[in-house]
Amino acid sequence: MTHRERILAAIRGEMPDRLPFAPRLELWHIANSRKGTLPEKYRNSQPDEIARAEGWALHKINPEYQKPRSPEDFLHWGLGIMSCKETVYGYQMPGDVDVEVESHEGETKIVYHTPVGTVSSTVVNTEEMRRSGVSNFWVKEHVLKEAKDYRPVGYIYQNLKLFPDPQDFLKWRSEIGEDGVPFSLACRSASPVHHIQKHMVDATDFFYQYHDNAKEMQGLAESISHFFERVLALVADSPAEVVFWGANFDDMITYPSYFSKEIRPWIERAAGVLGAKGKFVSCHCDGENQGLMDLIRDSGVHVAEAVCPWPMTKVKIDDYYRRWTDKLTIFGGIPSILLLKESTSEESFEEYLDSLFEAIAPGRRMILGVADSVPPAAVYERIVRIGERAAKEGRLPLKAGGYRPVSGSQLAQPAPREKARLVWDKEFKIIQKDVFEGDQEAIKGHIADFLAKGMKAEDILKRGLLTAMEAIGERFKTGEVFIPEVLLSARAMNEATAALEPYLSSSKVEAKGRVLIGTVKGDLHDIGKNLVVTMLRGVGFEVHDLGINVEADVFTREVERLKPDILGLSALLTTTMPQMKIVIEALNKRGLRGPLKIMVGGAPVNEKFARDIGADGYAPDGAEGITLARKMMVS
Ligand code: B1M
Repeated sequence: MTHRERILAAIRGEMPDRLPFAPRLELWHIANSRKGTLPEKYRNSQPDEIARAEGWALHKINPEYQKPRSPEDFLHWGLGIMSCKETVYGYQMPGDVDVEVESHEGETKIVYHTPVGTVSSTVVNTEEMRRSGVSNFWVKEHVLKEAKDYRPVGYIYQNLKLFPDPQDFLKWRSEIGEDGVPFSLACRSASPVHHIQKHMVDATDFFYQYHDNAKEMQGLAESISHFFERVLALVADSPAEVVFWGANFDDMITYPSYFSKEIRPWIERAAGVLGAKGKFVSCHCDGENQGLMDLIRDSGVHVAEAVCPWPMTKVKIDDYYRRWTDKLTIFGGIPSILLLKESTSEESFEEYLDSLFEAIAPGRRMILGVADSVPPAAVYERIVRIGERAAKEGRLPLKAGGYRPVSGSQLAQPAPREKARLVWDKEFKIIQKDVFEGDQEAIKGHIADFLAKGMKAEDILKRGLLTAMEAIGERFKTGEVFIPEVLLSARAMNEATAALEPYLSSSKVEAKGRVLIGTVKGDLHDIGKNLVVTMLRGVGFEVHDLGINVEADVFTREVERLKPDILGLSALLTTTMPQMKIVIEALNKRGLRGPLKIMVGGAPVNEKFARDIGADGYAPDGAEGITLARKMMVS
């Protein structure tokens, strides 16, 4: 069988001759070709040439953002409108929308003047970002900043024209030939509201806007739904066989109730329409899927791609295989940290592969891939090794023999957590409830009532508000509440503290400590860091947030200026973790360490890494962040 036949057979649920293996090399290639560190024999080779030479299938799923046909392809990224060789449709902006474009050093600002208002967005794609292994764009200024921005964006979507344009897709498909299956891009988002979330609003602000501007957002989603229907119709009538329908599902960001309400119905619809035409729908499920397992399986999706199991996330590969493959095909299964020598020893790497071949027996509905991508610092020989084992041991059906379990010591699993218990304070229950419900209006009224009754401001703060906020933090930790609840509660909490402020002045309750925080250089992930910021503020810390992609120099300069008690560093990429050490060394060198405590966090970071780089502590989540910050203040 050819790679193409094998992959399509796996997607159809048939039994191919052997396991297909298609590693996503683009990120690894971009970073290493720029640094001159590609393997010697491939110094001047493109990713496809390398894959072909090694006998791997081509990974043709995510659009090649760094290889557009022209800059126009991704010009309207901030609106989520794009056309490239991976799409089978083109678009035309409404004639009465005037578009102003200004580009400077990798930063493009676009202003849209529509008959119903003006909106703007700024998108960044610099050489430095590419060198550090970023393959898509970063939205610096989002198009939806306030309620008035919804109408102009809605206008553009209502009047946008889409038309069939499959020529470049067909050319691309013929270039790939029998070496892989090109997935055609329908949309990077799976539904209209998800489209707003992924492209148009800051990732954290989305949760506020989803709550505060619900009417405007639903109105815009309605306009975008016409676009989705049109895309669906065009893809359905196109030569595409497998269709990319939405990315970055994660049980925190696309939390279960939101996924059910806003995302799943559209996957069902796409799978129904495209399935009836003999096509397949694929979703990029690269995040934490623990809370979404049944929802994704039952959504009708045909391929869950970029599946990234434990130890990078909480779901093990055998669980995925057992729970999903009666309905869908898994593409992925090899977490990217297994390719890094700092994170995984040679022995653990081999053990993982042993357990993988066991876990996915008999091997139907499985396409091996590195999730989400092969990282820049991957040990090349390990990619080769996966390819060799897939070719030798991946004959299907797999026999499930010779199983050697993964050693628990090296890949330890977190213990399951107990539910958080809440202790209501009888007297202050009403404002505790306001904090839980994130009701920033009601809480101000209730605080005024308490003060009018002569209750002490300190009691309202300590017994009422702070205990409730801490309980929210605990519930977040145990998975009983999700990001939006925490953000809305913290906002209500901040409103309440502001209302109490004048009454606290006589015996002022001091801030619990000053924290300076930021996401390190090269890293654009901020949702988790923002959550930590919000939770620390919620329990009384004074927090200065430096944002994302923060250089070591900026950290040292701000430490010097603000003299914080604690410096918080966040990193979500294995490639940016070493930046934490660089910051710590810079602080040491400039004699700024003194009493300063350093807290580190982010999905790939752990206790041992924190110790190794000289940090004072590691927090796995926001609630632990509060506990650690408190400990740091007394030690
Ligand atoms: Co990216 N991404 N991403 N991504 N992304 C990950 C992190 C990844 C694990 C996906 C995967 O492989 N399965 C992978 C990293 C692999 C690795 O290096 N180990 C990855 C990749 C590869 C990439 C790109 C390189 C993709 C590309 O360009 N092709 C690119 C890199 C851009 C860059 O940063 N240079 C990229 C881009 C993006 C988006 C822009 C699309 C988006 C980010 C949006 C944003 O943040 N504004 C995104 C997303 C959403 C994810 C996943 C799916 C979800 C991350 C998240 O927000 N989780 C993620 C998958 C995953 O993590 N499993 C993935 C929810 C959040 C609440 O959790 O951030 O872990 P988390 O924060 C927690 C704790 O970690 C802790 O508390 C928080 C709350 O509990 N914590 C701290 C965090 N910081 C702390 C600091 C502290 C203490 C605790 O003290 C100071």
